Amino acid sequence: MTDHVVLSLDEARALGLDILRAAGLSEPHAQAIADVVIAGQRDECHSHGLYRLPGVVHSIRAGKVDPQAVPDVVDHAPGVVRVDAHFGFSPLAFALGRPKLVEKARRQGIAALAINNCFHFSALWPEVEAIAAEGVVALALTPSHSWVAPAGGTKPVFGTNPIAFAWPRPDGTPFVFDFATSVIARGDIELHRRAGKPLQEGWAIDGEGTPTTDAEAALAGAMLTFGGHKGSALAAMIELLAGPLIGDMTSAESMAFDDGARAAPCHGELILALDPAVFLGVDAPRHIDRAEKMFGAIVEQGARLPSQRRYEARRRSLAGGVSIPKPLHDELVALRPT
Ligand code: NDP
Ligand code: PYC
Repeated sequence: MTDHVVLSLDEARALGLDILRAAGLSEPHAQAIADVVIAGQRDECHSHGLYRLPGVVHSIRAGKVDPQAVPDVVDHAPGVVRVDAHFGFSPLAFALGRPKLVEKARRQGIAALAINNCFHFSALWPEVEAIAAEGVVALALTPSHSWVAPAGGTKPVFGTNPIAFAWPRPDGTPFVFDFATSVIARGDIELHRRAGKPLQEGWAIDGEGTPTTDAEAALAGAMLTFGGHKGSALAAMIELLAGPLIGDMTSAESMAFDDGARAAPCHGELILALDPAVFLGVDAPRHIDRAEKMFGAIVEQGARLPSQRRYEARRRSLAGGVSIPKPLHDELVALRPT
């Protein structure tokens, strides 16, 4: 088994910030990226934690990302706020657009945030969870690079296209789910490759369209959608809503734009916000209580809610720090300026 290195959350953040600043990112970008990467590691979402930092650095060194880009927030329509990320990374664009999104949702019940021209490498749950923390329901969608074959096909068309949802709860943490519409995130396939572990059957096919459990062959071939034609349709919906609808690239176009640089995908993101207080008015407590009964019906039979594992991991990491494989730690230390 690979040796691991344990870091406190402060140590992990300091390491991350040193790497991000040395890569040439402006301080606001470095802080916004550190926020999502440290949150990912803290919640033991290993595919979107500290492991993402070498990819961030590579994307800058490849000359694709503007590390100093200043996102523009534009009040586009009564229900729409747009952020042009100007080919910087997405976390800062989201952080700058979120207040206006929530303000609009509070005013009229529903609002959308369209982020354009951003390089996207992060998990979506930190975004929807932050909106839910303000008492607002959230749904976030984004494409990636075309790595995923449609159900019944063998050639990549879709990205791994995550969908994340958050529902604020009166007591405690919100109900949050966040998953790729591929069977598994590409980051997890990369982690299997790094660890020399076989994939599970049903995750991917090789370049000839034959099922494979070999991570290298899968990365060169195509990933598969979860739930067959159902995941495939959801992946197509995400391409449409977070691509052409907001005037941005599909996963295939993002891949062509990358032109072999192997940088983070570059495209848009769509985030919807719905304020229950506007939909429900004085009846809100009664209906929120009905939602609580549904959550109760899930957990009372021993099933778990999505994000329960993450919240438990969060508690552990806040108390005892995070543990990362030593080869990853060595790679990160090598990126830190001496
Ligand atoms: P997982 O399959 O690991 O988890 C998906 C969701 O299901 C999580 O909310 C998880 O909660 C929940 N879940 C898992 N098992 C159960 C269970 N037994 N009962 C109830 N709920 C469960 O996620 P993916 O591999 O699909 O995606 C991982 C991450 O990758 C996501 O955060 C996503 O945003 C990110 N990603 C980002 C992309 C991008 O373009 N930016 C592209 C693709 C993915 P819990 O966390 O508590 O286990
Ligand atoms: O893990 O599939 C993934 C992914 C793509 C972009 C960011 N994460």
